[in-house]
Amino acid sequence: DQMLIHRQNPTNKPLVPCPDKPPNLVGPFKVDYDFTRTMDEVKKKIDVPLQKGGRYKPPDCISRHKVAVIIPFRNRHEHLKQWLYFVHPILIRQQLDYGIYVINQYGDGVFNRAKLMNVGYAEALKQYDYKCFVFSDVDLIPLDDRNIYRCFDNPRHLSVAVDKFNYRLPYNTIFGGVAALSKSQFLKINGFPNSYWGWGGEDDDVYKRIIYHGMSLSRPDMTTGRYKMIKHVRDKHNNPNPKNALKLQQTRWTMDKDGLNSLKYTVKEIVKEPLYTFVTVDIEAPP
Ligand code: UD2
Ligand code: MN
Repeated sequence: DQMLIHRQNPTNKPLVPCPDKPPNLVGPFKVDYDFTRTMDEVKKKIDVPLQKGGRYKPPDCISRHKVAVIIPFRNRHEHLKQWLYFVHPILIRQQLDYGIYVINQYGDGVFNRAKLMNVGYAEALKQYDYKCFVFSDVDLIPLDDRNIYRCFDNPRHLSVAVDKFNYRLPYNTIFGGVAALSKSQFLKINGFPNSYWGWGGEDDDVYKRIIYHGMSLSRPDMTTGRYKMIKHVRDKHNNPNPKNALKLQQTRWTMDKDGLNSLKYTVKEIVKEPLYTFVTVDIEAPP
């Protein structure tokens, strides 16, 4: 809020928009996980004050980008800690006006990544006038801070060069991992599908929604778009679902009725942690 900007602005000069290109970016860097790190150590690494719920805006200029970062989540606290440790400092250097929303699926039912993304969009907007939404897996750490977590003229696929895929696109139309859509781009495609339960297909459905609505993909180059994925096994209650492949044949006919306009969920709890907002949500998952 304005008060806070004022208090954090030591020179009291009137605030001007931040430069187009953030001046403090470092380019590529090394990422080493350390699973002995405690949350307190993570907090110490982030040496500028955040507002609770993991909110930040630059103190000395007006950010050009109001970004909500949405992370679909269940039972990946170790990964979340690494993500916060590495990504907060990057977002700060990128001079974004941002908030982190971890959308935690309630219960043991089948996981639904895309529906959690829709919930994140809706719940983040209840808190602030975000204009841009970055949807990110909890296990993907960018390796270059020139890969800006903001929106572009077309929906943007950010995780183009993941180590797990040998730093290449496994196929050209992939939209999984990390993606950024402006509010208007997201509304145009009616959000993500709610009906993809279990692993797979939901990201390809979103790709089709984008193309069918006359947009194309924006992407960083293969150097800037490098990522490290934290190694993991497939989670429980998130098995590949063969039904999803069939669904994917129907996107053109289902996309305008399956999405934001059919989204139903019940928020169980919202906790504003120091480094993120934790939203626990019942999405009516099948057992
Ligand atoms: C790929 C895609 C991912 C998604 C998925 C299929 C890339 C780089 N990644 O990732 O975006 O399309 O396939 O659904 O293309 N999660 C939890 N708890 C769970 C299960 C999932 O937190 O129990 C979240 C978490 O944020 C995780 C994400 O869902 O990173 C995707 O699940 P995954 O990491 O198991 O899928 P993966 O690595 O095959
Ligand atoms: Mn993963």
